[in-house]
Amino acid sequence: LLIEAMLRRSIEKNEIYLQYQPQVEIDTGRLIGVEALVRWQNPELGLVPPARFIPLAEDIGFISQLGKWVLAEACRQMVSWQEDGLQVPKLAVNLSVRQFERGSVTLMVDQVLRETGLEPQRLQLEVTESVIMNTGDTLACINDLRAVGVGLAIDDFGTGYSSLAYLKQLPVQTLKIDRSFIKDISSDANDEAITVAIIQLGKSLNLSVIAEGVETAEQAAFLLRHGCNRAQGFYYSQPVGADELLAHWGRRH
Ligand code: G
Ligand code: G
Ligand code: NA
Repeated sequence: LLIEAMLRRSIEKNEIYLQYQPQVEIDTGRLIGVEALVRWQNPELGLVPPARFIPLAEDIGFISQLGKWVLAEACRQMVSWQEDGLQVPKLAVNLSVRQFERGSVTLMVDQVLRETGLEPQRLQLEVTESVIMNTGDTLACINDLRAVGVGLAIDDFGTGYSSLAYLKQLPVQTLKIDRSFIKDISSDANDEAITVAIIQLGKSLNLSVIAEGVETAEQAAFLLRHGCNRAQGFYYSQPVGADELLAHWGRRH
């Protein structure tokens, strides 16, 4: 069977599931949110990385269906954690640029929120700079999404082509510093300068800034020292299943 055909049947065969990576306030260690990350476990192919199957899903026109499943599952999980006594302040979900091309992303998001009962303010959609810099429909879509009440974050910030003038006019609330800059923050002067510049930019534009790929206490301390108090990365937690997240964060907070 072709991998394309396997992917198309992956949802109905229960091969798709989510993991969640905590987002943490650096100075207190408090849980401020989770990012939902999709996984595909196939009996023949094993665990297929999203970097492989997301582009494939985009190419075969499966991304809208997959994206809707991911969003609905993650929103249901947020409500379920709440019932189990764990209040997760924010849910971040990735949106592919192709989900915008297919039109009614706003209707889809609105429908999922209504069906699951998650408050729009608790949802933050992550889009890459390529989505942001697409003109026309995409910008209209982003404005519609804001009207629904969900937040927007720019993912992998610093790796794309966002014009600063454009950024200022966009209804986004959060910049996520790409993990490639965080990786060598204590040894590479350029990465250090870029990270500090992004934090400053966030401050100037009144945007919240979160660092991705934080793996060491040293990196966390650097961020805090330079005014960024939000982080996500292996230093805090790998992406984990919903039950593990509850077990680990449910008691403490
Ligand atoms: O979890 P991992 O590092 O393997 O993710 C690799 C890439 O796949 C990341 O850049 C991530 O943004 C993307 N990704 C993970 N989950 C989703 C999803 O639900 N939708 C989309 N569009 N991309 C995702
Ligand atoms: O680009 P995006 O944020 O969607 O990527 C999320 C992916 O990054 C996840 O698949 C996760 O496994 C990976 N990731 C998360 N934290 C770290 C980290 O601290 N170091 C590295 N190398 N990868 C990470
Ligand atoms: Na992301």
